Amino acid sequence: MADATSLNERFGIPGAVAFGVGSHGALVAELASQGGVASVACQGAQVLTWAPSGQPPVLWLSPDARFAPGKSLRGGVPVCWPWFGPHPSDAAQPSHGFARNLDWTVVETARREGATRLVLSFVPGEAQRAGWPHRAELTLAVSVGVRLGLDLVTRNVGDEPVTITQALHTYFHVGDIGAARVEGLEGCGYVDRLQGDRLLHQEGPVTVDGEVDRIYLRCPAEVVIVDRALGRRIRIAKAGSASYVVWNPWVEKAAKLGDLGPDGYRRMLCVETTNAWDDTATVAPGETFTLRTEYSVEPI
Ligand code: TA6
Repeated sequence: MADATSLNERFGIPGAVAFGVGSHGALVAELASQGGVASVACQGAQVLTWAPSGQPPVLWLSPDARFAPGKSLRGGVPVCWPWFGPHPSDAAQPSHGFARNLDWTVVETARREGATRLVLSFVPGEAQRAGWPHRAELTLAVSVGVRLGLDLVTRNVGDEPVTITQALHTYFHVGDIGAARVEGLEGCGYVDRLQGDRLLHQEGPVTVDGEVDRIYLRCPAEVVIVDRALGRRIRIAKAGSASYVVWNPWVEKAAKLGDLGPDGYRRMLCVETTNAWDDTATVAPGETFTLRTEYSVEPI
């Protein structure tokens, strides 16, 4: 992977883009614009932080997050690709695919319409293709301003169709999980991962008072996290996806994971823009598929 000095020479933009090593030890791009600031780790193209001007952070990053090669940090927006969840047939493969654990390459930085843009690319190597025998390449375009925009683009460079599942596995920061709810999923069917993948239906807004791990299917493009503790709504829009995952580990699972920090589960809620379960994405040879999501914040 390139180092901060060479990246700053090639891609630095004064006042907008600077590369360095963050407090957690990861090589990151610090992005700034009139509307907000963000940081993105080069390993995994993982957005770690985003805060619109004048707002508390909108993404949650564990206080215990420590960089280690080959392991994504707990929080921000891990990129789950080319599969979501456990590998469909090989338990030896990493959960949520390999893209989030490996080095990506910076390919573009720019200032564009009041936002700051960073594009990274990832090409699976021999080791990855041994367990996933396809030829596809990935780019993530990050647009930072008063909104955060993410475009995850899969390009099939092989001569066979490729079917993937994937996620922008976003950890949102909430003031307290007990004062937060998700609106927009009312009436949607969901697969409950904690009840043997039973198909259930959402009644009313999604609230959390225990571990929640659900794949919502055929749901509207836009949902909102209402955070009464911070007095704000986080609006989540998307394209290229018909499913959302909502996850909070609660006490026992958080203790088992061991890297959320004390009571971290009370200040995070994952609402993930996904192609998951039967909402898969098939990319024809030479074609691309874009999973897009955009976040914005408004007062309650
Ligand atoms: O998206 C929810 C989920 O699949 C949960 O089941 C839990 O495993 C979570 O992702 C975190 O996974 P990770 O591999 O990042 O610890």
